[in-house]
Amino acid sequence: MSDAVVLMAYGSPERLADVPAYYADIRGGRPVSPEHLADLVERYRQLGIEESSPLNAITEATRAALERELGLPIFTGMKHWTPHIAEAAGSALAAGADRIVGLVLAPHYSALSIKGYRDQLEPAVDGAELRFVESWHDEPAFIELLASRIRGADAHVVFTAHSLPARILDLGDPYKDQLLETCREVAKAAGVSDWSFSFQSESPTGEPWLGPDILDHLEELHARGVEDVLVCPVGFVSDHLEIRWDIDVEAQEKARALGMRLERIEMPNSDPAFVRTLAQNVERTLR
Ligand code: FEC
Repeated sequence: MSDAVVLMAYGSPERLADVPAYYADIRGGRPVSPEHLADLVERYRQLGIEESSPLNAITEATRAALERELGLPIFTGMKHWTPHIAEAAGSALAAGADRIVGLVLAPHYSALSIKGYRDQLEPAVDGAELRFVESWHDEPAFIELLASRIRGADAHVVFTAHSLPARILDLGDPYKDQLLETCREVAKAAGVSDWSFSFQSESPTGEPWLGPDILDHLEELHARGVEDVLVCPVGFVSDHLEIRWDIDVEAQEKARALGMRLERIEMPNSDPAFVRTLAQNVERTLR
């Protein structure tokens, strides 16, 4: 068989002028209010995407490193930006692949997240065999990588992940259980007992989302007398808007206002140890 990997990520606009089209893609046809759009453009402006778009650059660095590690062709496909997932599949087929591994740079399965990647990839593989990795939230090397980032911390560790509409719980979605499993495993491997979990990055869609949100959670921790917090975002693997804005700006401001100290772990990004984790995952999937 001739193998290739389609490595998938959320995608990020490269220029401020891209933001309306990007937001429209995320909304999937549902309207975007002018205030929410203006707010998003402002966040991307402050993130400085016109100089460098962190998510896209990190995804390319990860792709190139994984290709070197595996000696297989790897193609990047973005869920909400270019190159789209279907284009990546097309490139894999054009390169002669008849077996494709689909791997998302997000560890936890939800019908409202990973399934969307699969729904874009599946129809585009056109007769080639697809081996899609649904989740890798308990991958031992990933657990150890995160454990090494929090081991020995004196601060209270707050694990975080992207929130999702609360209706996923009624659908029996495994997202929250998988997140808590990752947290427990990482804390155990690091020998950390002082930890908690909260969601982050809720979107203004007009329906209830899973909580607690980190901003409310910081207030609860403050009320319990916690002064130092180390944020470990287990639901993400790279620096991007949800890390550099929601944690580094918003949560940081909240902590400062409460008189708390907040730090966060360095994200896996294209760290060689993380790339080896991804490589092991692909090798196992092909076995
Ligand atoms: O740096 C960047 O440019 C992109 C950062 C980014 C990542 C990311 C990851 C996840 N999202 C997930 C779920 C949702 C749901 C909605 C939603 C909305 C947004 C908006 C932006 C955005 N997300 Fe995102 N997400 C990132 C960025 N996300 C921007 C729209 C404006 C806003 O809310 O601020 C709501 C959709 C709707 O309107 O119906 C749901 C999940 C993840 C983690 C898994 C993954 O990476 O795929 C889950 C990175």
